[in-house]
Amino acid sequence: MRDTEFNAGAWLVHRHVCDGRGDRVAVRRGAVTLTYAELEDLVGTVTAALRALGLRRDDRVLFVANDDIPLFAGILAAFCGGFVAVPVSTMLGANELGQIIADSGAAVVVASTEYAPQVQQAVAAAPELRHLVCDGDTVLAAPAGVTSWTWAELVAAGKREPQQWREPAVTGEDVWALWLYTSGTTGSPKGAMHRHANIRYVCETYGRQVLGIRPDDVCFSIAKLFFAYGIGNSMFFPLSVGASTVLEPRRPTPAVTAERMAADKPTLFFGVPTFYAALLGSDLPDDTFVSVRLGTSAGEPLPTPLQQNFTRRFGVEIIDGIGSTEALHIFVSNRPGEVRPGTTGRPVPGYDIELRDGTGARVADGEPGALYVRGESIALGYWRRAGASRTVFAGEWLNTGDTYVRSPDGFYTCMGRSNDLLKAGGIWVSPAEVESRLLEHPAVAEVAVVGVTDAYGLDKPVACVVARGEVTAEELVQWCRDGLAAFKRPRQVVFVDVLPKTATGKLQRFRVRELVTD
Ligand code: 3SK
Repeated sequence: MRDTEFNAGAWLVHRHVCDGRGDRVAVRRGAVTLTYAELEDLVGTVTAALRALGLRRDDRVLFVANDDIPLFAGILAAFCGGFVAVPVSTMLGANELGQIIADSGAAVVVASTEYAPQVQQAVAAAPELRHLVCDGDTVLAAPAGVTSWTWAELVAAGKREPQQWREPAVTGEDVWALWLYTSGTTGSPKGAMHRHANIRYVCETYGRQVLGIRPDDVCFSIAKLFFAYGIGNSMFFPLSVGASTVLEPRRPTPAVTAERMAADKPTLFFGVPTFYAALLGSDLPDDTFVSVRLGTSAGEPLPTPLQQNFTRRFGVEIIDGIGSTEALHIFVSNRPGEVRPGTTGRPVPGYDIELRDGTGARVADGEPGALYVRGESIALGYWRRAGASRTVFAGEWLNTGDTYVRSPDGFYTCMGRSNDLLKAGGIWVSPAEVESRLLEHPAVAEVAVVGVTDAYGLDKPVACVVARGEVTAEELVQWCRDGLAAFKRPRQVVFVDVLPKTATGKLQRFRVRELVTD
């Protein structure tokens, strides 16, 4: 049976122009604003340009770019053209980036000038790459056989193409639109493949029924567009109802946030616990968030004192929720006006939740169980990872890897991860990856990395090291900064004589955790 025709790009952009909302503001980026009509024009031009580059249906367009107009329009153009948008983290080093570019088989890579060194190194071994585009005016160095373009050249190429090349492709609900790479539950980066229909589904569930998103909203997200959380917040939800979004290319800081608040007056603010802690620790005036009607939090559980102190000082309610890259967005959340502090709230309408024990049986209320979710926005699987896909995507259900407990009245509370992965600043960190970097240091004999909670209850990676020579904690942190994305570095290094192990030599992580928290 043929799947129903649906193109997420056309639904998010062209629909508003067709329905007479073309003069509404879609995107703000500093002093630049684009109406829906202007956005449609730019997206059409970039769609035509990608077609002119020779891209065919399902070809991947990978982005290593800051939140700015080219990234925004480029992702939408990929949807419209029937290609696959692959926005990846700008925090990755050349090695990880190279693995992802090669794994995705990207035909086009779009990068910001700031990331030129790692991107140029990463594309050296990308067999399927044909075009390298800079989102500004730098000409990036491309390997033999790959054409380098500036953004202006790409747009000019698109403008030369006939009208029909600008039109959205007739895609289906079940056609791939978006691949999001995650280290997720099994360590190495894997591309979670999302359909066009998944994008509409998160808008109709969390967007409409939890946020109550409406056309007069202005959205501003701390999480960038390459995160599932960020692309939902900054692109899918606002565009789904003809509202506006605010893009900020710079690294988020309290000062940058205050600037955006004053200039753009967002009504919805999307944060993560570590950022709410940074805002509370800043000297921003208490009326900084006066335009905001609601704040959201995800990535890791929001500690109650943080939630309450933020609301007390800035007058904004924060609703905590949990989502995942594999589910595309949030599936359990508190509701505005009905927040139960310390919990992640209740299932978002459109999602079923089960808590299961080790045998797969459902646990009783009050008992911890592995959190499974079912809903129409779950990814189709991981690209070229049959084993990991079979473990994580269990039929209609997604095994989130989190352990939760449900109260008799239906509120869910996080008890931690079901495996050893940890989150730093809301982003997955694989201890194995940090450990293997540390083991490359000549003075490190053995190491274990665990998550340790700080005063606010937020996880930080801490390394427990058996040294074989002279080395300081600072040197090892710098070693990790040099070889990994900076957020993965240990925040503390504890030196020990031996690591705790079982009689059979298996590392006892719970005892490592005790060692580093003593
Ligand atoms: O970490 C989360 O809770 C989350 C929320 C929305 C989308 C994606 C993720 C990982």
